[in-house]
Order: sequence, then C-alpha cells, then structure tokens
Amino acid sequence: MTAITDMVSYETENGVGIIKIDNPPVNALSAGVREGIKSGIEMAGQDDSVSAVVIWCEGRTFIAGADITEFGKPPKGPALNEVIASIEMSSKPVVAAIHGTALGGGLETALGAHYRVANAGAKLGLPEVKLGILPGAGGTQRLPRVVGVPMALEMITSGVPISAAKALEVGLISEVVEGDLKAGAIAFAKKVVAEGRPLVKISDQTEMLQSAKDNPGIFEEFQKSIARKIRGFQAPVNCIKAVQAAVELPFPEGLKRERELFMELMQGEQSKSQRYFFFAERQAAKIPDVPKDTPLIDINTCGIVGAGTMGGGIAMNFLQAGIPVTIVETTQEALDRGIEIIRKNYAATVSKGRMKQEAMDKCMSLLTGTTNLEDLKDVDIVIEAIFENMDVKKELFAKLDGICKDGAILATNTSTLDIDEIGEATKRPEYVIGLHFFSPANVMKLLEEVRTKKTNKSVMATCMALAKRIGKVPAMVGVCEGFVGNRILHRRAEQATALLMEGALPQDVDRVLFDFGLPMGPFAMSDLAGNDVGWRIRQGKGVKSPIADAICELGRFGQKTGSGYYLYKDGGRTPTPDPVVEEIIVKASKEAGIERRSISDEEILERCIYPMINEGCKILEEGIASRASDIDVIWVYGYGWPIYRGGPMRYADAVGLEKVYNTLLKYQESHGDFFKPSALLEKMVKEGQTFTNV
Ligand code: HSC
Repeated sequence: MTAITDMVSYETENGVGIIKIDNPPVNALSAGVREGIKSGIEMAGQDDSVSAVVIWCEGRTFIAGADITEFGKPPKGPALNEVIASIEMSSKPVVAAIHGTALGGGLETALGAHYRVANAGAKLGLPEVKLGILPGAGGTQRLPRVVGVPMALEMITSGVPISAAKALEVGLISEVVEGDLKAGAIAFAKKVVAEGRPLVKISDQTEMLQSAKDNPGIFEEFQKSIARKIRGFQAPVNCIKAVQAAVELPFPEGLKRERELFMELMQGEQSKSQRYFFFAERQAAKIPDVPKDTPLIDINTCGIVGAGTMGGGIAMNFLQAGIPVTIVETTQEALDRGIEIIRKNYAATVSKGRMKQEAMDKCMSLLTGTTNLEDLKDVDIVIEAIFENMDVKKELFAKLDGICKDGAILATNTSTLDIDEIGEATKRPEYVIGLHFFSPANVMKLLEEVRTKKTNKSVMATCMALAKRIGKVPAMVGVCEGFVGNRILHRRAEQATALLMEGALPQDVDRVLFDFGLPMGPFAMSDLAGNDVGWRIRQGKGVKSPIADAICELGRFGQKTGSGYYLYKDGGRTPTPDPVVEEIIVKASKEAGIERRSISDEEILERCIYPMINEGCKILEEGIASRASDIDVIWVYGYGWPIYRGGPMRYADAVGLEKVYNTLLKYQESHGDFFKPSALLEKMVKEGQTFTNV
C-alpha cells in the first residue's frame, strides 16, 4: 500500500488498482482527498500490473460530499471538476464502489467513473439544494444523462437520495454487490476488462436528454409543480436552470453554466444561512457541560401518561422506532379513543402509500393500553402528557416516583410549567426532565429538552440520544417562562396584537410574515390552534386582551368553529378576511383611545421580528440556551422559520446587529420599554461581534 496523501492510499489487488479513501467521519472531499484521487488515477494509469481501477472508501460511508467546512475559504488543491475529469479520462476502466451514502460531490465523483456498483444498503443522492447550493461538480450535467431529465430534476431539487435498488433500476449503478463490497467491485472491474466493455464517459452521452429536448416546456411545468414546496428558496430554481442547460448546451458549456449558477447561490445569504444551519443542527445535539462519553441509560421501553392528541403523537414516534410503549389513561373510554386515533393516523399514512401495512401492524403490536398507572413499574422512561395544571402534575409525578423502578427517567411534556417544581414532587429530581414535543408530535422534528437545576448528566445525554433514535432534532434549554420557543413566540404575539390596536388588520400582519417565509402568520396560526386555548388561560389568570377576548366571546374559536380572526367558508381551511373582525378591532382601538393609522409592511416586520431577536439575547444572557444557534434550531424545526434565513439569531446577523439595535431604540422611544435592547445586544454591537460565524 502506498500513501498518496494522509487521506488517500493506493494498493493493488488481483490486477486491479485500488484508490482507498480514508477521511473520517464521512470521507468528505477535503483537499487531501481530491489530491489523492487525482494522483491515484495517474498512478494506476502508469501501473502496468493493473488493468482497471476501483475507488473505495474506508469507514461507514462512501464520499458523502464536498467538505462543507472548506466553503468560503481560499481554495487548496485541485478543483473537484478537475479530479472528476481525470477519472473520466482514465485510460483504464474506473469503478466506484459505493457503501453508506454517495452524496453531493461523492455521487458526482462516482458519476465521473465509468461504472458504479453498490451494496444493498447504499443511498445515492445530490442533497446540495438543502445547503442552498446546487451540485457544482458536474452533477446537474451528468445525472440527467444517466437517469433522464424528469428523475434528475426530482432528485436534484428535492435532495432526497435513492436506494441502491432504485439506482440499479434507473441505471445509475450497474450492480448491487452481495457480501464483501471491495471484492465485488474488484470482480466487477475484472469482468469489464475481460468482456472488453467500453469506458463509459457520461459526459459524452446524450440519449437520455432527447425526450426533454423534444418537450422544452418540461422545465416550466416542473417548476410550477413544486412551486408551493420551494416558496422563497433560490437554490431549487437554479437547480432547474442548470439541468435545463444540460439539455440545451454541449457538455463543456453546460458545466460553465452550472458553475455560474452555483457561484450565484454560494455567494448569496440563503446558502450562507443553510450551510450555517447544517452545523447548527449538529451542534445542538451536544450539551457543552455534558461530556461525549457520559454513560447512557438503556431505553428499551417507554410509558406515556395521557392518550390525548399529544400523548398519542408522542407514542407514535417511539413505536416507529421499535420501542414498546405502554400508554395510560384515566378511563377505558379515553384510552380506547386515544388508541383509535393512533390507529387511524397510521391507517391514513398507509392509505397514502407512505407506510407499509406490515409496518403499521408492527407499530400497533408494540402498543399496550392500560388504565392502571402501576403498569409503568418496569418502563425505562415515562413521558407525562396530561393537561397543564401544576397540582395535578405534581401529584402524578409523586405517584410515578413511587411506582417506577429506580433509574427510570420521568419526563414531562409541559410547555408552560416550572419543571424544577415538578421535579421536587419526587425523590428523584435528578431523573426529571422536560421533553417538549411540538404538535403534531409525530410530525414536527423539534424536541425542546428542558433541564432542571438538578437533572443529571446521564439523563440529559440519554434523552439527546433518544431524540435522534426517534427521528427528532433535540436542543437542550433551561427552565423559564415558555422555555425558549414559546417565550420568543409570546414577544411576537404581543407585538402582533399591538399592531392591530394601532391600525393593522390580521391579514396585514399575517401577509408580511408569510411573505417573510413563515408557514403562516400569528392570527392564522391562532385560528389553527384554537383561540379558546389562550382565552381560557387568560380567564384563569384574570388577564384581558380586548380583541382576542371579543373574538372568543362570539364563539369564534378558529378553524374548528368556521371562524376566528378569519372566516373559513364551507368547513374549509382557507382564511377569508371578515368585516366583523375589522369592526371588533376598530372598536377596541377606539375604546383604548388609540387613533388608528396606516402601518407599513416594514414596521410590521421589524416590530414582530426584532423583539424576538432581543428576547433571544435575553435568553442567552440568562444561560437558558447555551448557543445562539440552538435558538435558531428551535425556531426552524419548531415553528417553521424559513431555513434559508437560518433562524432569528442568524437573521439578526444578516440584517446587521447595529441595525437591529438602532431600530429597537427607535421603537423604545416611540412605544416604550418593551423594545429596550438587551444588555447582550448592546455589548455585541459595541464590540462589533456577531452571533454566528458565516
Ligand atoms: C457538495 O458536495 C457540493 C458539490 O456539488 C461539490 C461542489 C464543488 C464546487 C466547489 C467550489 C468551491 N463536510 O450528520 P452526522 C460532519 S456539498 C464536512 O452527524 P450521520 C458533520 O458535521 C455536500 N463535514 O452523521 C458531523 O460532524 P461532528 C453535499 C461533514 O451519520 C459528522 O460529519 N453533501 C460533512 O447522522 C457526522 O455527521 C451533503 O450535504 C461534509 N460534507 O449522517 C451531505 N457531512 O461530528 C451532508 C457531515 O463534528 N452530510 N459532516 O458534528 C449528511 O447528510 C450526513 O452527515 C450523513 C451522515 C448522511 C453523511
């Protein structure tokens, strides 16, 4: 074996040259890998003892893409396009041996090879769009030449990888190797030589482009078909243009066009935010004061108390991960109802073809219902999902503490209550933690985990690992009013209401926030969640909110009653502005002695968003979140903040902290101390700092 670089080596086996890549954790195409592959191809070309070449990776995966940490830094080593061209130009057949994931630049490298083989578990895809860019090393030009334009458009704009079986079906690979991949790839390479098969250069092929050449409208049609999904995103639009270039231009020109479109994205704010977010998400899974080697508690069974909407949704996550769930309700009727809803949810997924019937049966077989809390005595973790009442929760936790085995984790799904206080109701406060799921709990990716003053490190580490197992993205926060997500949401809600009182209408505020990229504005969201929820909480606390109260007093609880801040005609979900609501709002302004005025979109945006940023700063000051990026992860995955704006804290950097600070000062002057900039924001502006480093 000859080391070419510290990441790539060359060896020969059975008359085949092996270029071996070893760049953990994911064999990204760092400069040393690019250099090594290029030199390896040259070495194999000059090595008379070999008649073919295999590109093979050590570790858990084939090349998972370009090295994202190199983006934005001065280029080093050969460009990836140059490396891929050298593979394609090799005088000896090159076979890419794929296991794990061949993603982005990894698949582009494999597309430079004359043949590709993979093991059955491999996945192949071009996920660059998720980073706000496009495949920039020939992927948009070569993939359509292999799988055809419709499939290439789908793969490149969605970023979703395909299985080895699918890749074989569409001709992206030549063989699925059973057993040892390296040996299989060598055998395949020898077969290519023995049978005198051609050196297939994908860049020369045009056959698969013909149907799109004959139907040039395909690109516009495709863009229309995904318009809703890609609203606000620039990358998918450029991806489509690049594939169009593959059809309309000769290969070398197509590559140039791809490069231009790539650079346009690379230099834009969206891609900066999306690349930042890639690392933010992975960072959020790590808790600064909990070492990586903290022992984990085995979680093989789960108990859930409460079979309502939340409890049922939470249960589904565990069932799908193969973890048996015992779900508890107070009455048989409520239990049956809860289990039936879970069954119906799965059945709907099966009927849409998104789940196999056997998978549903497996999930349902892992679910046990009971009305006896004692049945939780052996479970490894209990998640409480009952209604929000401190006394009731404390009583429940005291009971669970007596029933559950030593070392079992007791978690609460509360979104409002003090978890330190809940923990103190038990004799094991260090085993008590908040696991705040977002509704619908089987769909939303975020798991806001809440540590108390006493939660122990093993419990935290276990719950972070558990989140990943059940397909969630976790972020650890501390106890405070609303924790991180809802605390920030409340600041926005307060301003949204103030804007109504001063002159805006719900549709104005909602439109501005929708156009900003959020899935919906605060009033449409309130109608969806049910306006009565907040109304009852306010009544309990003796708090008044003139507009919201008047709307609820008319029984306008939102979509479920056909009206709220909007009208929903014929039981539909489309909000229509309602003059009755305008009357309520105008009356409320008058009674408060406020003269209504026209409010600009800019003011609506600033007054809704900048207080969120300011609250994020206070959360950081108080140590409730450990990083600005954790706040961003919470807002992207819990509230649909557009990922191309990175999250509120990354957005603050994109706008400029000084601008945010000065605008808050301006509103403080006109509207009072609600807008007073936090000490952290002031300090960061003075020191010229930023929250994120992109
Ligand atoms: C690309 O390929 C662009 C091309 O078109 C080339 C363009 C050329 C033009 C250039 C001109 C300038 N780089 O996710 P995990 C780290 S774009 C660096 O927890 P898993 C990750 O941060 C790329 N680091 O593992 C983490 O580090 P930590 C297209 C990368 O098993 C560790 O690896 N490819 C990295 O759950 C483990 O990651 C993609 O977008 C990368 N490319 O999932 C694929 N990828 O331990 C991105 C990962 O310090 N990667 N890391 O936190 C993934 O989707 C997932 O990581 C895998 C593994 C599915 C590979």
